[in-house]
Amino acid sequence: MKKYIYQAGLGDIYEKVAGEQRISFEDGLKLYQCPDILAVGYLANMVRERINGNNAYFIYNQHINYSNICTNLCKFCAFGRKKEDELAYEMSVDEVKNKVRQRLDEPIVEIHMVGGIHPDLPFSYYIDILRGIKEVRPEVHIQAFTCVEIAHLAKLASASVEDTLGLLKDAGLDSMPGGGAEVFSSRIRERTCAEKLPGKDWIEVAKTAHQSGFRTNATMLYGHIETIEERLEHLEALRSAQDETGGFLAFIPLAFHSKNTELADISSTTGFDDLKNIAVARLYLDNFDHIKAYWVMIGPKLAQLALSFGADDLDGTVKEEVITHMAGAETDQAIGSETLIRLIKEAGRTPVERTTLYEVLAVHDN
Ligand code: V47
Repeated sequence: MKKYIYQAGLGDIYEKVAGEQRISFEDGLKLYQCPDILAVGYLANMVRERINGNNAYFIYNQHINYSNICTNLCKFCAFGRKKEDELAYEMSVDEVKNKVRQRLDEPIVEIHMVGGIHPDLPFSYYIDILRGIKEVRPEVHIQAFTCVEIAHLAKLASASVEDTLGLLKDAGLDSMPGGGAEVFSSRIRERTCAEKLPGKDWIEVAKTAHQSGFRTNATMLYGHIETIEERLEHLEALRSAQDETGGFLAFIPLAFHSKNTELADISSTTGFDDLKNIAVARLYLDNFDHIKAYWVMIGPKLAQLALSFGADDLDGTVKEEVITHMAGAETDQAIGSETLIRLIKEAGRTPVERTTLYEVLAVHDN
């Protein structure tokens, strides 16, 4: 295999990966430009197996999107709506509690909850939905509010990000998901999401969360108008923030879905690009323990293959995804844990059911 990697022109990167050395920005460009996906994937798999062995993780989780009303109205998003839009909605505290109640008979260990940047919900609403969820399901882990939402909530609370996070923690917040990162480049933000929290501020909120004891995730929305240099700048910013805090749990590349968005003329990502992003992320983010192949966005079949191209996690049961489906995702809105287990087993990996913080709940290796 070493000879094959050299023939693909990746010999110098092979030596770095085998020697557990960090790869450079130029190496990242070379990997993105390399047409040999098997060679890139082999390198990513070396790192994947060094960090996670043969384990492939998944979680029994439930998504709740409390409201799609949003003042940012990003061009790549089909979920966010103006308040007066006929598809706009906002859940009352009781409706959020009911969503949780409806699934009390399922072994859900994580509630993943995000929404838009709402123009007039008060800070107390966010406290009440966290408290409400914990009332109905006290033991559940709440992973909620992106860095973008946290910055908005700090304004609502007229408090620092640190103090706001303290209030949210007291109300039941346990960790934060990785959304809202998009691509940090100001060129991309100006063209696609000018109203959104700037990339450097997203990183600052994440670092503050880590310093306040929260673990958080990170994402990158790829496959629209970004260049590979901009993707690598994004990965570089995450890698250096992780060097400082060590607070990121997982990185999730998000494949752009264009239907019903202002960028509807952009074609879907290809399987090649999806695998490439997972593999390059695995190689570049040497200080991240986990890379997720999010089956909702790239489909369960490709997510399964990604387990040999750098990914070690399929995310979870999801129950039920809305954001990507409004943008035309053709996957189901939820998946059974038995299907996740089958996908992982057939990929030759060991299915490990986990908590949000990657504590092992069950190893399905029989
Ligand atoms: O923040 C918006 C992105 C994110 C589109 O942290 C789109 O474990 C594709 O962040 N096409 C929400 N993506 C999803 C997300 C997430 C999902 C699963 C796990 C975790 C985690 C995080 O989806 C948004 C935005 O970045 N997004 N519109 C679209 N049209």
